[in-house]
This record gives sequence, structure tokens and C-alpha cells, in this order.
Amino acid sequence: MNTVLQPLDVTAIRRDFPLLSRVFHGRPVVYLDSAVSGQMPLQVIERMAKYEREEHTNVHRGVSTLSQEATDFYEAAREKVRRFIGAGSPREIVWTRGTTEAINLVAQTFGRMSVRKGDEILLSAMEHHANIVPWQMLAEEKGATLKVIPMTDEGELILDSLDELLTDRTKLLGVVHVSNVLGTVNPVKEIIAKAHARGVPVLVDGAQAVPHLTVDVRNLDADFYVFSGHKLSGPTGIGVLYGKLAHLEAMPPWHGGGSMIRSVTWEKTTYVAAPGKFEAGTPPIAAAIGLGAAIDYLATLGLDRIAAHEHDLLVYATERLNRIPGLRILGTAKEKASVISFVVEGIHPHDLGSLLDGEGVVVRAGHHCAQPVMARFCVPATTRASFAYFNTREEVDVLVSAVEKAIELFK
Ligand code: 7TS
Repeated sequence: MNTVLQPLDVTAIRRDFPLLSRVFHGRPVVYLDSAVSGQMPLQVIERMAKYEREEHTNVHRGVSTLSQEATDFYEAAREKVRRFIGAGSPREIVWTRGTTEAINLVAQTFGRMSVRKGDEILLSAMEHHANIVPWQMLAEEKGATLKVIPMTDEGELILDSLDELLTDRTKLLGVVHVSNVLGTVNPVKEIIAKAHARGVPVLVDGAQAVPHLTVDVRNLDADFYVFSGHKLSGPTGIGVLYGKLAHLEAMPPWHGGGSMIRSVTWEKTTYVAAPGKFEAGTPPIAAAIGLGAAIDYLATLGLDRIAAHEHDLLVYATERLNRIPGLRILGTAKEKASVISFVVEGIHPHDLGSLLDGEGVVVRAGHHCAQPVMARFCVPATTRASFAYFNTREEVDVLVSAVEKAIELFK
């Protein structure tokens, strides 16, 4: 049965984002850069401010009412994350500083433990540097090799290649759920099933997926799933590593210090169970609580309504941009999230980015921390517009006019 979704009340939503009333260069800002960082609604900012104003202290320390209260809020945020991604237990949710730190944690613990000389780590051709460099560092240390799942000119992974690429030496497969450059939504469930059939664990980089899709880590059967708070309408400085409990329990700790220990003597330290053993030192408490508030906010909008709204913007913007002569969109996969990278003949993406900025349109121009993707498409950089639930078709029109104006200027 098809249920009809009530559209989002975007006018009301926009009032939650004071940034959207700002004026740049005499023009109302058009924020099309949510793939860089999502904006935080007032509800998140105010929740964090309340913590800092009235509730601030450390967590997991002391018997004071204040400390217990902060610990409860902080752990409640972990539970919200658990529910948000469908994990089985809050013990499977490790706080990190972001996606990058989460992947480094896995590489330096799980990776170090399982990768040996001559082993292989399999990554997709569309990874962000965050899911390349930590593995490259590990491979160099261990004498292992990185292998790459190729993609088509449309920006879709060639899954048939997995039969050959997954070998007895493959120790881990790392794949991005949604490409930050191409917008491709990868069929991670299928990829995970293929990897598991060969006994290979999978880490999914969900940084660009969680803001757009409903994610269920148990349904995907992901071994590790990572993302950042700041791309999910939450603050910077907080991120999540989901790991299957059996993996987390088998992994050694990473950073040592306070909070992660059971007992310390000069001879030996013993550690608390996961996730605590991966959370040394004072965590970003306000940020964790803020991420919990962001998840609450998104739940009130409804993830399916967000997805429907963003899909409409993606289709509309794709159609309008495709009509501009000389403009080429990189990434035309059948399954796409609301991210559009493009190049315009005769204009360097950085120049285009600056001209758009002059029109109040905030986009990102550059290699998007995915230089291998740039190399694959033989471009030095792209201009990228990324859409969120607070964007409108009118804003797409502003983008299109600004691009057309730039083209006129460069004629
Ligand atoms: N993985 C993906 C797919 C990303 O898009 C990003 C950030 C990261 C990992 C790293 O996240 P962090 O929070 O740890 O920095 N992507 C981008 C981007 O596309 N433009 O700026 C940052």
C-alpha cells in the first residue's frame, strides 16, 4: 500500500535556521553546502546552550546530582543514536570526534589486529580520503595492499568485480554508503552480503547517508558503520562508530587515559568493557547531547518526508542544470542522494564557486577530499551543490541563474 506523505512545511522549518535570514553581498544566502556541514536548528543550539548554562559538568564521575544528571543526558543521547541506526545495544555505539576519527579507530585496532603482510584491504573507487588514508597508513605499516572496486562512468560501483577482488587475503572491505561527490547511493546491503559470503567484514562510511536515508545497521548487517554529527544537523566535534559488539569486545583499546580503565597499577592496567574502553578522557558532552537533540528534530520532521523533499529538489535541480549548455554533471547513478557535482566548460570550479558566492549561493568547489574520484573523471575539481530539507525549488532557481550569469561573464 502506498501511503501519501504530507509534504514538509519548509517555510516553518526555515525559521529554525537563523543563518537562512542572512544576507551575503546584498543577496539572501542560499545555503547549498549541507554535504560540507549541515546547519543546526535552534532546537539543537538551545539544547546545547541549556547544558552549558545550567547543567555543565563532567560525566561518569562523582556522585553529585549534577554529574549524574549530565551522565543521564549523555547516555540518553547514545540511546537515541542506537535507535536512529537500528543497533541492538547502546554498547555498540562508540562516541568519536567524527567519521574520520571513527575510521582511524577501526584501522588502528581492528585493522592492526587482523591485517598482516601480504593481506589486502578492499575499498571502493569513490571513497572520501577519510576512508582511504587510514587504511593506506595501516597497509604501509603491515606490508599489506589496497585494492579498489572500480566504478562506471555514471558513478556506479561495478559489483561483478567483487567476485575477483574478494580473496582469501582480504581482511576488510570499506565502502561509502553515499558518495560525497557523486551522490551515488551504493547498494551496501548487497556488497556486505557478498563480502560476508567470503568471510570479509565491512566498514560502511555513512557520513553522507544518515542525513538522507533511513539506516538500519542490523538489516544491512554492517560490521562497522560510521558518521559525523555535523552532517546530521548536529554540532562538530562528535561522531559515531557503530560496531558489532563481538568486534568491539575483541578489539584492543586505542587511546589510553581516564574513563577507559577498570584498574591501574604500575604493573598493569585493565580496561572497562566497550564502548567505554574506546572513550578515554573527557568526551564532548554538549556535542553528544546536541547530536541527540538533532536526531529528535529530524524525527519530528520524519526521515521519509525529508527524503521525499530532497529527492524532489534533486530531480528538479538535475533537470534544470542539465539544460545549461556546457555544464556536465558528474555522477548520474540511478540511486542518488541530493548531491550534485558539476563542471562548466571554460570555467574553473573555483572561479565558479567564487562567482556563485557573489550571488549569495554557498556551494563547495574543490576536490571534496576525494582526489581519486577527480582522477577517475579526469577533472581537477568540481563545483558541488548539496541540498537539505530546508532548501526550496526557488533556491535551485537562484543557483541556476547564478551559473548562467557566470557563463555569460566568461564568454
Ligand atoms: N566520509 C564522507 C563520505 C564525507 O563526506 C566526509 C566529509 C567524511 C567522511 C569526513 O567527515 P569528518 O566529519 O570526519 O570530517 N565530507 C566533506 C565534504 O564532502 N566536504 O567537506 C567535508
